[in-house]
Order: sequence, then structure tokens, then C-alpha cells
Amino acid sequence: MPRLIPVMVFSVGLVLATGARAGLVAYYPLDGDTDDASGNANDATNVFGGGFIDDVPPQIGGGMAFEMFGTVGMMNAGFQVDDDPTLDIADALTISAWVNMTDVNTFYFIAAKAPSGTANINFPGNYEFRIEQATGNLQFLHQTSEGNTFSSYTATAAVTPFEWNHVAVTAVAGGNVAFFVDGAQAGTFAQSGNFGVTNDNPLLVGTRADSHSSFNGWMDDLSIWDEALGVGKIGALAGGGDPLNLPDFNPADINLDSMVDMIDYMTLRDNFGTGTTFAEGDIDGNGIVNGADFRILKNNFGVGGAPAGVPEPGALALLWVGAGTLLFGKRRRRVIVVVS
Ligand SMILES: [Ca+2]
Ligand SMILES: [Ca+2]
Ligand SMILES: [Ca+2]
Ligand SMILES: [Ca+2]
Repeated sequence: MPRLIPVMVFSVGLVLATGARAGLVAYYPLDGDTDDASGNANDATNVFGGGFIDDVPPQIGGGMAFEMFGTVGMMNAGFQVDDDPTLDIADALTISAWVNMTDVNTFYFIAAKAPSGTANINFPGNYEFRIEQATGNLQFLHQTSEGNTFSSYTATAAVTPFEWNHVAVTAVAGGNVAFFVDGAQAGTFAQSGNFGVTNDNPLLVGTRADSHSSFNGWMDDLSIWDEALGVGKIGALAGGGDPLNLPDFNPADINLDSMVDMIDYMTLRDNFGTGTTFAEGDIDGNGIVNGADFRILKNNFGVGGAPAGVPEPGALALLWVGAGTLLFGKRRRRVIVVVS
């Protein structure tokens, strides 16, 4: 019997390794516990307060949600996850959750990994995703150094108390910070200052290191990713999709109709050099629609069903003709200005 033990340990290791989904660093289904279902074992190590109810987002339709009723200035609702290298996010991030608030009377914290370095305890560290006091708008903050410097971004849409709202933020270092409420884009901003000032402090859910407030409401299906999910995947999550089983979306399918074709190309072309969002053709999420996005689209053209009778080389030729027309158009405008 003792000879079997090493075999069993080895098997558990294998399960953990294959259970982890690429990009997903922590996932809390909150179906009766605060364990991490991502495969990274980022389970809560301390629950400050809260319980489980069966009132869940209708889009999910089953399981349970986490109920938190806290006090302003007290850390008495929410939970803590100990520091782990997978929770230190340097390049790109997504935080997605369902929230149902009872009020927006103060700042409420969805997830915060803070502070970093020598910054004060109320600084946002690696990341802080929260709900703004009074407005209910989503906010994202991160430190830009190990000291007291940070950047903050405020969404153009708010949560509605006593309603389940799906909320998400994506951030790309040197790219964009984008917010989503119920799957709809709610503001895209250029990422400003350094992102990725990591730390060894715990992840806090529902509260912050300085105990500014504890959550008042319900939360479900919190997931944290070390990649910026595209609009398609955010939409799937807002539709009740399981973070462990999200459908694949072609990154070049700008209008999300499961086909990369001339419609996507024309959208990109029309916003070339001026667009800033995914819907305008910023496929790689760096805040500008340019040749890099064009190459991604070109390499994916026809995926999901090319237009009938247009073989790939012909389609590619069309793409480059289109780009030439765009450049020519710009040059011609310049000449007209000189002549007049
Ligand atoms: Ca749940
Ligand atoms: Ca760390
Ligand atoms: Ca498309
Ligand atoms: Ca781009």
C-alpha cells in the first residue's frame, strides 16, 4: 500500500497541470465555496465575511452567488487569496465578474492586488478594479512605480443597484484599457504610465488593503486572466458563458459574425490610422488601427467561410489594392492642398 502513494501524488500533479486553462489565472464560481477552479489553486485563504445564496445571474441560471454585506471602514466582507506568481500580471489582464450592488454610496472593490513597493496602503498596486462612489461607474487603477504614483481610468457606464450586471476590464501594457458593462463596450483609453508593477501582497476580493470599504451586494463568477480577452469572449462571459469553456473567436472577426471577410476588411480600412477600438479594427488591442492589425486580418481572411468564388490569393490581392487606394487617397488630398 505505501508503494502506491508516490503514484497517487504524481496523478494529482498531472490533473492540476492539465486542468489549468491558458490565460485564466484564477476563477471563482462561488458555488458554495471560495475555491479557485482555474487549476492554479489560488483558493481563498481567508474569508472576511459573506455567505452563499441561490439568487444568481439569470444568464448563468444555476449554482450559487457570494453574498457580502460589509461596513464602510471595516474589512468584514470579502475574501483574501495569498500572493502567487500567477496573480502577478505584467503584460495584459482581464478581470470579469457579475455584481449586484445594494448601493453605490462608497467605492466598492471587485478585485485588488495592492499596494506595490513602498506605496501607501491605499494605492492600487498591480491592479484595482472597483466601482466609483456615487456614479457607480467602473474604474481601473494601477501603480506606475514602486512609489506613490498611479494611473486611473473611469468607464463611461455604471452598474445598476439591485440588478445583476456583468462587468469587465481589459488592460494591455502599452495598449488600451477597455471597460465592458453587460458585454457592451463602456470606454476605451490609452494605457498610461508603467503597467505591471507587481507585488507580494494578497489579492483581495470585495475589499481593499486599507479597509476603505467592504462589498455591499452579491458577486458571482469572478475570473482573472493574464491576457486581454476580445469583445467576443467578453460577450460570451456576459451571456453566462463558463470561463473554463469559452468558445474560440477569430481575433480578426471585427463584427463578430463568425466570418473574417470583406466586411471586416472594410471596417478596418475605413478606420485605418484613426480607429482606437476593436470594433473599429484594432485587432491587437494596442490602441491604433494600423498595418499590424491589417496583417492579422490578412492572415485570417476567409476563416469561417470565405466569400464564394473568391480564392484566397484573389482576396489577398483585393486587400492590398484597398490599402493602396487608401494611401493614394491620402497623398492626393495633400496635393490638392498645395495646389489651392
Ligand atoms: Ca456561481
Ligand atoms: Ca507576487
Ligand atoms: Ca466578420
Ligand atoms: Ca492595433
